[in-house]
Amino acid sequence: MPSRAATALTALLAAAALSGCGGAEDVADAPGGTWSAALEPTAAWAGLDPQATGTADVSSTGSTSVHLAVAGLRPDTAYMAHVHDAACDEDPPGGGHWLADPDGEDATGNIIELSFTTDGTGTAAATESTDLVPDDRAKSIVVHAPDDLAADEGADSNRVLCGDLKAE
Ligand SMILES: [Cu+2]
Repeated sequence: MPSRAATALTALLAAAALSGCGGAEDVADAPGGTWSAALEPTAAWAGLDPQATGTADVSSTGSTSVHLAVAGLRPDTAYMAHVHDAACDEDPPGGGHWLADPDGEDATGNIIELSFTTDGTGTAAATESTDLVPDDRAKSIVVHAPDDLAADEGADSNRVLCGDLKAE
């Protein structure tokens, strides 16, 4: 026969289960967060665009927003940036694209990408919103130059800037 204390405890746990719905737990377990990255020229571009620089901020609490600010790039040029899945000291810098569904396609809808065009001074800022929620497989932000520019410059990679994502 259960003691009075055990009965009271059972009732308490039942009440907690009913009312709590794991509210605090859900927040703690939810993916997402905020990250920032300081972008620096990759080895392939350090000699070509040594003044290139930038910052990226990723915030994700339900929906995701990625803000990118860059300077020192080529004027009036269209670049592309992605969230990548490896650190900038990997080869190639940043590895592959971060995929929302690791078993899914490496394509729009399963990756986070920003396209932007620099102004006449090589500066740009861009913000992209997405329903995709980065997790701890998201390691870096990589900015890609147009392939024809990389080819013209004789660069062996179109990866101009890379920055490691750091959780805030
Ligand atoms: Cu990329």
